[in-house]
Amino acid sequence: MALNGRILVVDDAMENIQILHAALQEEQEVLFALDGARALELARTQHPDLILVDAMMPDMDGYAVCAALRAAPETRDIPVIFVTALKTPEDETRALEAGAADFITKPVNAAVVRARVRTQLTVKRQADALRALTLTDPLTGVANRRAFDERLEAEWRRCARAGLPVALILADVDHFKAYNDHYGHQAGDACLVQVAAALRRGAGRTHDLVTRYGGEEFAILLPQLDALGAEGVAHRLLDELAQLGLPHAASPTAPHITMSLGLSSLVPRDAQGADVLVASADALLYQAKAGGRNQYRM
Ligand code: GH3
Ligand code: MG
Ligand code: MG
Ligand code: MG
Repeated sequence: MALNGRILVVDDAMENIQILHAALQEEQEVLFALDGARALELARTQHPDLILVDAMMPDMDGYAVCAALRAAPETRDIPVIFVTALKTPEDETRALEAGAADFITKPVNAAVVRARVRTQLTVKRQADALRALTLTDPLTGVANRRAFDERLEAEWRRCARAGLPVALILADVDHFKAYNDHYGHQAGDACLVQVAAALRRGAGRTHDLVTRYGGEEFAILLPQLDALGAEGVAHRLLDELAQLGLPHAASPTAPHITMSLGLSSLVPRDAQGADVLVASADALLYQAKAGGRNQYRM
């Protein structure tokens, strides 16, 4: 069965690219690069599922391309197959040690290339699915704490370089223990699913990340947003929640589900770690609770 993916073919000889293109084009989308620098650029911007790379190229050879792909977090997980006229066990060993997933010798057989490509795409797909599982909260379907920690570190570093702010909203359901006691734990679970969906609707930019931080607490990461922008998002989150109108007869705050929010926006400085942002939002969340709940503090 055809397994469609996006394949980047890298070779300094156009005729080799044409041979691989002819072998793959029916099953795969094929991109190509004639040198290593262009290959790295396409790998970063086009997110191919698999890269076929020639070993011997001027300037940057296949081994160097492979090493550069492995060194960058955005391209680290893209499998690489060497396609080369080099044939010795030493050449093959060196390619595998550089991080290659497979090794095909030229002249290539089209059917063999297709079969090996399919194998790598299957493995990649399974790895992607497993990784997605490790980053997703099974109850609500939003990103989990692990995903939050990874993204926070990455955005913090990115914004430190660019001199831009990172905003964070910590949002905690008010009197949720009373909700469970009153409606039962299963209803509590269903409530969290709806709360998560409402938060997702409220934080709508593509690079905003809604995560389940733990229990009935959510962390909403808003890269490149200042305090005013984050305040706008906080309003939208509270609006979405109010529109849900989930009854909470046992809440001393209101007859429906409410949340308290702490929001902070900081431009990363010097050697400061991202934990200052979490600590700041957490302290403000505490103030929102102490101030009567169903509100945000910044
Ligand atoms: P506060 O307004 O101060 O936040 O009060 P609270 O009752 O929400 O806070 P508390 O920390 O005392 O209780 C949190 C409750 O959330 C207790 C816990 O059983 C419940 N909870 C945490 N995770 C889940 C979950 O996955 N499902 C359900 N149903 N309940 C959960
Ligand atoms: Mg070559
Ligand atoms: Mg709570
Ligand atoms: Mg809590």
